[in-house]
Amino acid sequence: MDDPFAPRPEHKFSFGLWTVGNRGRDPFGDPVRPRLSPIEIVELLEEVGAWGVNLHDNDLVPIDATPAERDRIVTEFAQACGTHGLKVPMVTTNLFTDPAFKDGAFTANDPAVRAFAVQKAMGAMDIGAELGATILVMWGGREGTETDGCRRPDVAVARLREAVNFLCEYSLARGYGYRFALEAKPNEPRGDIYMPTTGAYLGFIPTLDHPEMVGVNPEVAHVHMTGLNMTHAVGQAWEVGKLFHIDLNDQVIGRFDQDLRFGSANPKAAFWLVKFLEDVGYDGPRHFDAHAYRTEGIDGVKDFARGCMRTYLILKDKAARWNLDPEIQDLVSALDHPSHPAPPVGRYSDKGAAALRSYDVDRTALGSRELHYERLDQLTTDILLGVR
Ligand code: GLT
Ligand code: MN
Ligand code: MN
Repeated sequence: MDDPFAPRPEHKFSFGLWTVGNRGRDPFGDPVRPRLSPIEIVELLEEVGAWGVNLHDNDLVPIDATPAERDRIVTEFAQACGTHGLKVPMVTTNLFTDPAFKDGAFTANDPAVRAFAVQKAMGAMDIGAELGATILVMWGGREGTETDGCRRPDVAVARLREAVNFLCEYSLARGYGYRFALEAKPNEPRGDIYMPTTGAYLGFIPTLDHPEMVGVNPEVAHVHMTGLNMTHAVGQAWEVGKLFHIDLNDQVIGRFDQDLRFGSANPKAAFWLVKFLEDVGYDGPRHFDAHAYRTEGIDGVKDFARGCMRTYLILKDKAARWNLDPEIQDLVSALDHPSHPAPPVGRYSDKGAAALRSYDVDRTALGSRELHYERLDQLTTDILLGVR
């Protein structure tokens, strides 16, 4: 029998070269896994059933490659993706590994660092365009501070705007057709990062020259690090048409940056997220920005990658079950019914305002209405734990 939780191309599951290629290095320990070449990673991703592969410029092309080496590497990689049936939906720029970026890239004080950062981002966009990518993720891991004596935060924001505006124009000038997806994180590797939340980026985007080209790339772990709700962040982005990409993984609050297998730490939060994405019909890539435990070898990396996709599909199945469950639907449909007749709020009109002013509110009735969320949540738990 066919595995109902087997990944298929229409699920649009993607992994970064840096995710399955992660060698298990951490601040206290050396790598535990061999280096896989980008083409070996493509082979591994085909084997586990992924649809797409994403990359930073330097995951593929070493930072010191000559132009001729760069061309050869990109051409060979494009061929390998074709042979193994993998798309390259997204590219991004590594603006955090090289010591040149130790005090920021686009927001650095040194104009030479800012110029290097924009040059490098243009190079990443060139690579992506050759590989067919149309999404450019921008994660400003170094765009932050340990001491705020270094620069004013408003100056940093203005510099970030200048860079994003420049790169949007570059995409237009070259006809690349990129959509930019800005990825927030509260801290790590910097003590504090300037754009800590998806909401911060949603406030920044309307100040750009081409806001229509720019959206967000929320990441589960980055939201959970601060104890916030990923589904709420994603919901706000979706509601304004800005969910251009998503990074799926997991993270326990209060821990170091864990990048765990999707759904492995908080399956209930993952359930609400998957349910939201499926309910609204998000049709972008489902990118897993995570890596295998440090205990694992290559077999474990495959287990990790398969696990991310399998958990997503199990939760998708649970979400469909939740949507069809008669008892749940009875509880949910009761929620939108007014407890007694009331005028609609709607768009402002003098008539509507008058109706609301004269509305005779029964506060006691409103406050004593029972909502049955205990029952609703337990039914959800029953579904998640497999007894319903
Ligand atoms: C890095 C980071 C991720 C970002 C990647 C894109 S790099 O792994 O932790 O969250 O999405 O630059
Ligand atoms: Mn990420
Ligand atoms: Mn991350």
